[in-house]
Amino acid sequence: MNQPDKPGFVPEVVYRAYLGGLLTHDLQQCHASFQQWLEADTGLRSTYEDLVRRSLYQVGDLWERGQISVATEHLATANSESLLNLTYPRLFAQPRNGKSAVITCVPNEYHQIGGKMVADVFELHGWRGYFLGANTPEGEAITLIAEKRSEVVALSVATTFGLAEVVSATALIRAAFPEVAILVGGQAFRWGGKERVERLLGVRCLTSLGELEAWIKEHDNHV
Ligand code: B12
Repeated sequence: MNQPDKPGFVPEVVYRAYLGGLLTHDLQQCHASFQQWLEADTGLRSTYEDLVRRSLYQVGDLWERGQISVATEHLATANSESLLNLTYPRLFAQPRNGKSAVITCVPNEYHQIGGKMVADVFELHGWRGYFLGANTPEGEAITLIAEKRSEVVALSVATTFGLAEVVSATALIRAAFPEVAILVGGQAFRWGGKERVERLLGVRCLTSLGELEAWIKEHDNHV
């Protein structure tokens, strides 16, 4: 994370307050901490990964150990997802560059926050990021790529059982669009699988927003 200059901004303290808000169903507290993080100007990537992703991974660990209820986990997710939209004034501050990406979760993949973050990173860099959300049939993504003439399609997968869907979705997309760049990513790759998908024609596996930003910059410089 970039070291923020804001006097009084201590990332660990703000993170703890945000996580506390998630676990006690206190959206007002979460909102205040999220705003504090935004105002510290650490950048979108830091807000999304050091605050939101980190806290949701923690929520997931607590849920897995049976230390919080499913209701708390669902509330934490819904609250986090709605707060992401506070970044919109910054995302849309610059003009669009005429390029677009279609971002989607594979069939049966219900984890959609990572994909939403990916779409927002494209928007931050001046692209249109068309985000189709959870559990989207590949045919719908293919129709949209054709309609928008998108240069890129990004697939998000969080569950290990979703990796097989990634393989079949990329095959269908590649058959329909020989030239489109295909990116895949998501926490499913925390447990392996990167080599398996990168063996597919023209597929890049990126697992963080930092890697995505580097890819976008490289792509923008070459076109
Ligand atoms: C919220 C949540 C849910 C919600 C999701 C709702 C929603 N609106 O998204 C619901 C309740 C639906 C759910 C369901 C399930 N879940 Co769940 N869930 C979570 C939880 C707590 C948070 C997910 C999240 O948003 N994380 C934060 C985001 C920001 O992180 P991220 O997805 O990794 O994305 C980042 C990167 O990976 C990257 N990225 C993501 N996609 C892409 C794509 C590209 C191209 C790029 C470049 C980058 C990129 O960008 C993001 C920023 O860094 C996680 C815990 C965890 N560790 O995340 C478990 C977790 C993912 N779930 C898990 C499980 C097991 C399930 C269920 C099977 C539970 C069940 N028995 O029903 C079901 C599966 C449903 C399905 N078919 O998909 C496991 C997965 C384990 C595994 N090995 O597969 C986890 C890890 C919990 C755990 N600790 O065990 N879940």
